[in-house]
Amino acid sequence: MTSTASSKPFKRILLTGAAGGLGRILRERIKPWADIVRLSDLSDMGPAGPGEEIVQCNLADKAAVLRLMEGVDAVLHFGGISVEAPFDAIMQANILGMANLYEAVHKTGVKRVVFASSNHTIGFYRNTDMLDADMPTRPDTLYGVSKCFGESLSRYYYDRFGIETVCIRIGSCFPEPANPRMMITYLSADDLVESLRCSLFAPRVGHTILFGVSDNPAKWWDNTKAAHLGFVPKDSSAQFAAMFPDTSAYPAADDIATTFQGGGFILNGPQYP
Ligand code: NAI
Ligand code: 15L
Repeated sequence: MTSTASSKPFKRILLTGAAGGLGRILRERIKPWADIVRLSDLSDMGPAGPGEEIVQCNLADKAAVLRLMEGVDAVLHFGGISVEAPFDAIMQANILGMANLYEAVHKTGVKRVVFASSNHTIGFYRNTDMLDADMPTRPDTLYGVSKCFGESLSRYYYDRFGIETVCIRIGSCFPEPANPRMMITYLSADDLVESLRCSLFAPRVGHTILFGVSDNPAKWWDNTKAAHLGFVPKDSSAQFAAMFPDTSAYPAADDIATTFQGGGFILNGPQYP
């Protein structure tokens, strides 16, 4: 962070995945935090606006990722494959891409990263389980496995080099829940932005796992282990209650998509090759 009164708290924040669904929302919302927002993606992001830099880059390209990191003082890592996919593709974007990102972070001296992890790191817990951040991961897909890799890699870079990361296990960040499961996993855009703000500005975060979820009426995830971030969600899926009047119905015992927290993702993997 810089300390001059005239500048914003960060000099340059890098946002990967800037062309994606969440990246497009964050593009404007993170501007108050940095003099320059460097936007990066594999896909087209349109022209740079005021206070923006655009760098099209494949996360699997080590040299390009190192260049991408020059002059950056914090990273919001949202780029990569965001659903289940063939392993080769996941390996390039989410595993090699993550390794390239952290090596570049280390080489260029970036001190803090916020990593868009996923609830699919723990999707094979049952929807009768209550979890906290210390419970073992139980990924539900190869996609979920790749997010576990990201959490583990960032832990290593903290323990070895002191690079701080908040891994946000995002639930379902969409304008509204698409099914009864998302009444429990819903994260509003405002609460996402607030979780990022807390992750960037808390004085010390070490290596923290935060469940990215709004204050929904039904819960699977307990965030007390991340209390030092000061994240207090303001929104709730309660506003959508009329959309899913049957959410209290007990799921059929043989319906694994409603038995496990990962929902329909569980039916998608593995996809190798
Ligand atoms: P998205 O799929 O819309 O955006 C991901 C972006 O990453 C895309 O624009 C894509 O072009 C880019 N990308 C993919 N491979 C790349 C590569 N090799 N190099 C550079 N860029 C690459 O996903 P969305 O919904 O915006 O999610 C953003 C992040 O948040 C993802 O990492 C996702 O796993 C995570 N997340 C999102 C959730 C949600 O509810 N939207 C829930 C849990 C996690
Ligand atoms: C995710 O990890 C995905 O990126 C997102 O597209 C949603 O499917 C979300 O999880 C979810 O579980 O609803």
